[in-house]
Amino acid sequence: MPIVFSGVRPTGNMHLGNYLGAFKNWVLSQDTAESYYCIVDLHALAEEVDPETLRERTLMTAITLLAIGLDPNKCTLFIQGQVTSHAEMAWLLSCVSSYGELSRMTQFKDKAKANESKKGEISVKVGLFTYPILMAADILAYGADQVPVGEDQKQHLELTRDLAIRFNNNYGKVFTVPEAIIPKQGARVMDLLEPTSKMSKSADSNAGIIYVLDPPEVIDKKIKRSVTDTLNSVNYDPNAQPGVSNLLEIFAAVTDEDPKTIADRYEGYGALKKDLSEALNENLAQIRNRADEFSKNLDEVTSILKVGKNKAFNRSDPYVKAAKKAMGLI
Ligand code: AQP
Repeated sequence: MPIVFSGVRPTGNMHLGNYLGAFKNWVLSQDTAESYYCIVDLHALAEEVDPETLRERTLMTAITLLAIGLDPNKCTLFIQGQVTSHAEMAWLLSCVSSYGELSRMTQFKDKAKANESKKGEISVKVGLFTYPILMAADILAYGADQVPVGEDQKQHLELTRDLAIRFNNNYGKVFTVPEAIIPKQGARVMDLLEPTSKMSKSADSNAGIIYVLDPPEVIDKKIKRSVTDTLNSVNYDPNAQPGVSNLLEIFAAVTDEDPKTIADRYEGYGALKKDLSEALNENLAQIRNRADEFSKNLDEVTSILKVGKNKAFNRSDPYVKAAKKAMGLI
């Protein structure tokens, strides 16, 4: 069975981009692979966050992932900060990474620019700069063959592959060179009000973001208000009609269809929006109910995470030991 690893930052409520871009594939992979899914709380520290909020978000992320369909009997779900391998491996890998290659990471440039304009004690943390190394450590410490992610993580995955190859060339083969698994539909879900920017937990306004746990009436309202254009003709053309194309992409990812086929069925935006709301609400209703159940059974959630922590450590520690030995540490 292939080894699958992926992670999510507990930086807010999970949205449709996270769900369609990554988590749907996570659920599928647990049947065909040995899967490790991680709530990457150490990554969340790279941005300004208050400790109590981080604790709440970490737990809420676990609840949402279980509600979406991760099954602890089929996969390992755990919290990154509870497994020492990640931070330890990150240091080893930072000693095979260059300042230049990290400086080229577009997500760092975007986030650094956004953070610089916010008020805070440290505007751009070193952790934000070295985040891709920690991400490489997360993946390589599990010998992952495949990493299901949204398109925004493609560049970080390339860096992970480069580091694995460089390490193996310099010190002998320790790491598997992983492959990104990016979905055909939903790989880059855009903000409903700003369809040229990706849907993001940390966007300034919530109005263009559909959260997985949003109630039906909120979803209806957000879809109704989503930005389209004045052409009033339903076509899948992301350049000329980014708003409508985003709605079609979301629709296609939810119903496993092709966006162009969906476009052919509609003449006006009203009917498209109405049917998209229905499809989304049908898809998300079960997730909301399951999240309610898990929220009432927090002991169950924490015991799942505890089992996950032990399994994750047992899988990753041999890689850390092998990497240390290869580098000459006694
Ligand atoms: N808009 C998106 N479309 C498709 N996939 C997406 N992902 C994130 N946004 C979209 C994928 O979701 C997984 C978990 O992401 P993450 O929360 O760890 O990091 P992120 O990419 O930084 O997500 P956000 O929502 O943009 O968070 P903030 O605002 O905190 O930076 C990843 O596989 C990601 O590709």
